[in-house]
Order: sequence, then structure tokens, then C-alpha cells
Amino acid sequence: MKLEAIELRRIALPLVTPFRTSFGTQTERDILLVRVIGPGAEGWGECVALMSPTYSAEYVDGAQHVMQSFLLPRLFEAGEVGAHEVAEVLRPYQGHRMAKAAIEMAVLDAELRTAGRSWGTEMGALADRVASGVSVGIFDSVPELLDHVQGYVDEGYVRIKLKIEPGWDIEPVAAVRERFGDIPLQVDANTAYRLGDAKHLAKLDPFDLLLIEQPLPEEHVRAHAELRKVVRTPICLDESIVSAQSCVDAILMGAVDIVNVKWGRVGGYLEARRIADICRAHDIPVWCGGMIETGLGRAGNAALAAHPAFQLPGDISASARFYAQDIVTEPIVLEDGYVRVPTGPGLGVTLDHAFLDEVTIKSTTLRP
Ligand code: NPG
Repeated sequence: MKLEAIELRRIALPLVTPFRTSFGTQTERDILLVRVIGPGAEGWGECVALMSPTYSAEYVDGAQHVMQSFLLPRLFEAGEVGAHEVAEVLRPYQGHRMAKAAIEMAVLDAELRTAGRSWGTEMGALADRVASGVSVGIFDSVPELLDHVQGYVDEGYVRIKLKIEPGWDIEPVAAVRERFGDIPLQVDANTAYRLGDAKHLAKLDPFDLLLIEQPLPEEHVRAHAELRKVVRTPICLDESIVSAQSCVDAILMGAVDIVNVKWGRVGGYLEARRIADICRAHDIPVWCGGMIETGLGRAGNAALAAHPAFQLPGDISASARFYAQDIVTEPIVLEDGYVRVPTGPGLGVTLDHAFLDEVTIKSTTLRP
């Protein structure tokens, strides 16, 4: 499409409850939305970078800066750009995958809306609904954790993921197993351990977890291969998989049993789909991660997770898990433990413009 203008809009959304992980506690999201405008076409994307560079090197102010100073001027210069060309056009600039992903998402949304095609069609979706798991943060005490897990189980989530870190691992997992029986359960360490903790992590084996997600740091891919020799629980990589290439490398290195696919982390939904295809060819199960997206990203994630490579429930919880009100008019809801895959053109959701204006902090529009 020909890009006539791109709006960068920052919104602030409070979380319904603080979300504590080994990389910090989130109480609100400061989200950068990207709106592309072309002749008779409009599309929206969202940038999943957090306020500080704690999950990965990216952060929201940095994402906006790199977009304004480098990515968007280059995109405008390119003239006519299709969604499948965005990554190639932006390739001269290293990294900044979440920023690039948001731009590609907006262009793809505009393109699919114009063509009357759904996100699911683009992602290779075969299912019309996907199993919904919930990610549960770290708490000060086990009874507090159990209360929260009980709430999510009552809501119907089909899988529970517990955030862990040194000092908060075996005991909470044991307590959740004891109280909730054989509910599908997995843990996420967000890089909080080292290979020297292998024997300690093996103490999780008796709890029959679906997986341990990213126990070791992002660049410690080979160390995950070593860890797999000591720990029986399947090892899942999140932070380490930043592209289709790094996914292939991790598989061939024997470092991974299961892959968490996050579109923002890997530079976009199109790369996420390539990773799903690669994993399917290698018989590596995948599941869809979440980055506390608004209804835009949640809709895209539901469609991505309907691709046949996705064999485990994703972190695709209802909008209400994090937000009292979503910015789309059809918030993602839980129906018997599942989330419906949108079928309308593009992302298949409509923005609630009145609410969007209410939560907007600032907006800048750039033109070629
Ligand atoms: O359901 O959207 C969700 C959140 C799932 O735990 C979740 N995401 O490490 O996977 C993660 C974590 C995360 C959130 C990572 C925000 C980065 C940003």
C-alpha cells in the first residue's frame, strides 16, 4: 500500500492486578499504537515493548524513538510497501523487533481489511477457537497464590502457568499441584536461573509439569541443551527465540523440546508463522505466548494459535485477565476455556475510539 500518514499513539492502561515476574512488577501498560493510513485503507498495530528494558533490550520510549528516527522515514522512502516487504525494507536497522513487528502488524491489518481477508487466513489457521491458558504472577505468600489460581480455575482457564524465580519455585508448584490435582500446569522462569541450578530445577520433575519456560538467560542456548540432560521436564524457550533462524539453531543444537512463539519478540506475525511452520516440520510443539496485549494483539494471537503447529494452550487469556476495559469493542472473552478466533477482515476487531481517546497520553502523526 501507499503510506500517506502514520500515527503513533501512546495510551496508558492500568492492570486490574499487579503482575509480578522475575523481571519486575507491572501495574500498568504504556502502549505504543501504530496506525497506518493509505488511500482508502487504515490498519492498526501495537508495540509490546515494556516501559523498561527488563524482559528484553527493547522498551517503549526506545521503540517510538527508533520508529520516528529510522524505521518510518525508511518506510516512507520505500513508497509503495506490502506487509510482506516491511521486514526486508527495515532490515538495514538491527534488532528492534518489537518496533518492527508493530509496524508490520499495522500494514498487514490495513492490507487484509482492504482485501476482505482475515488474520486467521494469513496465519494458516485451521481451528475456529483456541484453548486459553493463564499466566499467574509471583506473590508474597503461597495462600495468596492459591486464591488467585482458584479464581482462574473457576473462570475456566484450561492451563495454569506459574511465574517462578529462585526462592519461589518448588514450594508454590507443590502447593498448586496438591490443591488442584492434575490440572495442566507449567512454569516460567524468565531467565532467572543458571546452569548450576540444574539439580535444583530437576526437583520440579515429580510434579509432571507440561514444561519449564526459559530457565536460563537469552544467549545461553547451548546451556539449555546441557540442562535437558539433567531435567526430565520438557524445556521450552521463549526469550532465546528471536527469529526463525535462532529457532532452527536451537532445535538443531538439541536445546529445546517446546517453543513459545511471540510475534513481538520475533519481529512480527509473519516471522511467527514461519517459526510455527519450522517447528511443525521438526515435530516440535509450539504454543502462543502473550505480552499483555490489548484486544488488537489478543485477536492476532488467537488467529496465530489456530495454526496446526500450536498444540498446547497459549497465554491467550480474556482481556479481563489484565484490563477492566479493552480498547476494542469486542473484548476477548473466555467461553468454556476457549477463545474464539476472529473471522472478520484484518484483525477482525473494531477500536472503541471514545475509550481510546480517553486513555491516550499523546499522539504524533508522521507523513512522507
Ligand atoms: O497473558 O499476555 C499474557 C501474559 C503472559 O506471562 C506472560 N507474559 O514472560 O511470557 C512472559 C510474560 C511477559 C509479559 C513478557 C509482558 C514480556 C512482557
